[in-house]
Amino acid sequence: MGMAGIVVTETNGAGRVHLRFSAGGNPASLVPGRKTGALVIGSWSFDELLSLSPGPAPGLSRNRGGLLKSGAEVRAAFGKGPLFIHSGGWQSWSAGWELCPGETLPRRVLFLPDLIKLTNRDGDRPEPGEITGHFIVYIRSGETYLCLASLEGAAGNLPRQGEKTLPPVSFRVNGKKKRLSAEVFCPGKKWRAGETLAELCVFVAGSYFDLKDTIAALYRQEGRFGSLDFLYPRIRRGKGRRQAGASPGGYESWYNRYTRINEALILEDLESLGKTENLLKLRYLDRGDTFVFQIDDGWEKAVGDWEVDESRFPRGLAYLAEKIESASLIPGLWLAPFIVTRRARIFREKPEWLLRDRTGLPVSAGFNHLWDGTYYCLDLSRPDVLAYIRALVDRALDQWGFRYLKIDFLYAGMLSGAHAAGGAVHEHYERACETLTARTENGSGLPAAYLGCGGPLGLSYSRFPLFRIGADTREEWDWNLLKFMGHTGRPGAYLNIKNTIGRSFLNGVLFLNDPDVVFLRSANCRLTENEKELIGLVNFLLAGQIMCSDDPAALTGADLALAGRLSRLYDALAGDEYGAFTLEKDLYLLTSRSGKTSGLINLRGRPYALERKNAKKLYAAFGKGEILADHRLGAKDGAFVFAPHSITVVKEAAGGRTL
Ligand code: 9PG
Repeated sequence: MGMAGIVVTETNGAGRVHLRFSAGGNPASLVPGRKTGALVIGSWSFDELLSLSPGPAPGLSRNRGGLLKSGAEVRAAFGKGPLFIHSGGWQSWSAGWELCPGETLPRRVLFLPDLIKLTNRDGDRPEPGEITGHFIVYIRSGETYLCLASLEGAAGNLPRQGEKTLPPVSFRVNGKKKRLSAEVFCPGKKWRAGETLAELCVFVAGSYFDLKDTIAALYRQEGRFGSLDFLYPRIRRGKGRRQAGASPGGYESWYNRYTRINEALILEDLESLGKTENLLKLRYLDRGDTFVFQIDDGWEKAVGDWEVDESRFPRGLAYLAEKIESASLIPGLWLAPFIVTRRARIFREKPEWLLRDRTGLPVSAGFNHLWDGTYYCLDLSRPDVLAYIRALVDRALDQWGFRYLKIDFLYAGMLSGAHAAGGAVHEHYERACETLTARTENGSGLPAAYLGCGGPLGLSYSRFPLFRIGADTREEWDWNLLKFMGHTGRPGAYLNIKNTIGRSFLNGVLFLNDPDVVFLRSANCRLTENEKELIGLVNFLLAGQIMCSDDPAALTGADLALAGRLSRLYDALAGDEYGAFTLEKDLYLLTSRSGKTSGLINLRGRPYALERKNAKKLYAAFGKGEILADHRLGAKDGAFVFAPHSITVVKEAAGGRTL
């Protein structure tokens, strides 16, 4: 199991095994693969991993599917049913859902090969039939989860040998061969003897909530979410405590205006928020609460040139932030500090700031048709680049007065290249993120928060408690051309929802999950009523923030009726915690911690007849519960048929009223 030159130390406790991998006596032999940038540290069969666990986790006794008592029974059960693999996903926009048996992920994107950089780790080259997973991966059979979690980044909780951060761990999983290997991604790293390469935890969980609770215990960090307190709705008459079941929320300009923003449009949206019965008014303003009002991409001269474009914002950004504050909202701004386009002054004036490859060419960070095409990343090993990043944040917080910064395209900081100062890329990334998020207040002494976006999960959770956990949504179900090209980070409601469901087990644990926006509008939007209700419910139930981009003044009567319905549903569903798992491809069963709520999510483009034996609990709930959202089309041979792109939610309670 161990690899040459690597020492593995094993510790057991609380139903978990911790494996610490450290450099042996001859660390010079530990060089990452030239093509992959990664160093293999171990390889196991699923059976070996199951028997590594010192017996089933205590939580297994809570498995409602029957008691699984011994490791042998767990192993036997694992062999039987279909295995679902959660690959974690490298970054916010990567595939973060349970893969069904036989399902793999594309290794390349057709026509625009650079798009792969928006989803896959540098050097991620799985063999056919292999899936590359990252950070936290699990293999699920029924309600039993075999999980591997890497205590990477800056906040592991095992004794460390003086390291400040550990490199990210990737797993190559072969579902057919039932084998898995682990590797650390460490380009540029020179190991010292005894230095920790990685810390892995292996455990078995007996239910969705058992998985979630074990991960919470594993990554426990005092006050992780404290810096986000000011974003929460409060109980007015109470002592400023959080309102139970309420999530932070707000407006962001992207998913309606995109880059076509200007001062007049931003002010128009700001001023009309209180004038129609939209979701933000119903959920926050009417209750005397505040929310975020965030200006997205489009305000800057060029990506990488973080000066305001005065042709569109003649009175500047401080003026707008002040307007937002005086409306009692929290002013937010989008920035992508690690990247530059050719149009940015830095590109011409500071060519030495760009990360270059061995041949001296700037490293491409990706391709964006809304900017200049190809864009590049900065060399984060340079002190002058770090000083520039610090100055950027200072200006946004002090000079302009913002206090919610959406820090985007973080993954570019993890691309390998010939860093000027040498050293390991993950160490530069960690330092840059520390620099970015060091300030806790803006220039007026008001609390500040950061939303991480497009970033590697494992290296970011300790610096960005608020994080985007999925690919961009869009006012359309899917983007067929990008689908054909094999882009798994393509914008669209479909993949966005899959990520929100798939990464829900991290919500409130590692991150306050930002699922992206809810849509109400019917103008300039190709989503159906069912689809909008589905997004609105999934975001509330399975993530941590309610954002909107609609122009409040352009909402129709039907759109506002949807806002009212969603708001009533949120009230009816507040106070429990929700989870979901895959039944079959694009079909999910919804569960709740109290066990009182269940439901079905159908992301398929056709109706689905749910067999009774696959969802006994849900069928029982239909008999006695309150059907809060009902997207059933009818029944066929005793099975309910669920509409395409739909959500149905039943809550065990008296009343039987349908909202
Ligand atoms: C602003 C947007 C929004 C959005 C972010 C991020 O070209 N691309 O492949 C591409 C990928 C992601 C992306 C934009 C472009 O979205 O997630 O919320 O802030 O940037 O440009």
